[in-house]
Amino acid sequence: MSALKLKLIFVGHGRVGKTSLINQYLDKTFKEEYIMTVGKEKSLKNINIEGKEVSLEICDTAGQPDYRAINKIFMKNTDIALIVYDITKRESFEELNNWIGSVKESNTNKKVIFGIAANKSDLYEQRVVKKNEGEELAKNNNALFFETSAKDYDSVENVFLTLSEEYLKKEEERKKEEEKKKKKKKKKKNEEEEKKRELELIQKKIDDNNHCSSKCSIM
Ligand code: G3D
Ligand code: MG
Repeated sequence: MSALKLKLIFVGHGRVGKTSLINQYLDKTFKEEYIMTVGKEKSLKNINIEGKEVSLEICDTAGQPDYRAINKIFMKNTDIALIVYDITKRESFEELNNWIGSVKESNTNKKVIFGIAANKSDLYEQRVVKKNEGEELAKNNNALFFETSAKDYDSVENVFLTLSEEYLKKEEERKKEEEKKKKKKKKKKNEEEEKKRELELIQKKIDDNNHCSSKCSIM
């Protein structure tokens, strides 16, 4: 069976840790020096979720304003969008609604799953955005909320696994719903056909009677 392909895009303000989170997940490494992402980069990773092969296409984007028009093009056909902010930079949190709006606007895929990552949780002493503010915003946007540190592999892996699982769960629910609708449609069609057959039988009886009575009256 071929693997299910999922496109996962990372968006958010510049320097919040998007590239670092991806590097940690792919290579289990954390680099201190800052290398600005230019435009977009993508990587592939195959994972197994409850026996299902999933091929993740992970897209990194640049948060700087100059690249926002390009980002919109890359946001198309996204299955999962992770919006990242830095818990030590309030402006990166205040931009979250804009980022969510951009993904919704640019994305033709209505099934997109949203996640919000409150990154740099290891810098808790410099925290300026409270955890419950992030949770509240996520709740209001039907998004899953995560606290992450790009230094901590487990917190990062959890994001990728949970979002992929959520996508599969929603996909399963959608399939069941479609199956239900199909069954309902089929049942309705069968009932209509049954009714039609019954009517045809009644009509045939009436016709036979008419035929007989006209014959009888001639005799
Ligand atoms: P971006 O891709 O969103 O622009 P980067 O962000 O991943 O390039 O990270 C920007 C800076 O934040 C880098 O440091 C990086 O090391 C740091 N960083 C990213 N994630 C974390 C984290 O979870 N904890 C801590 N402490 N730092 C993080 P510099 O020093 O180059 O600014
Ligand atoms: Mg980057």
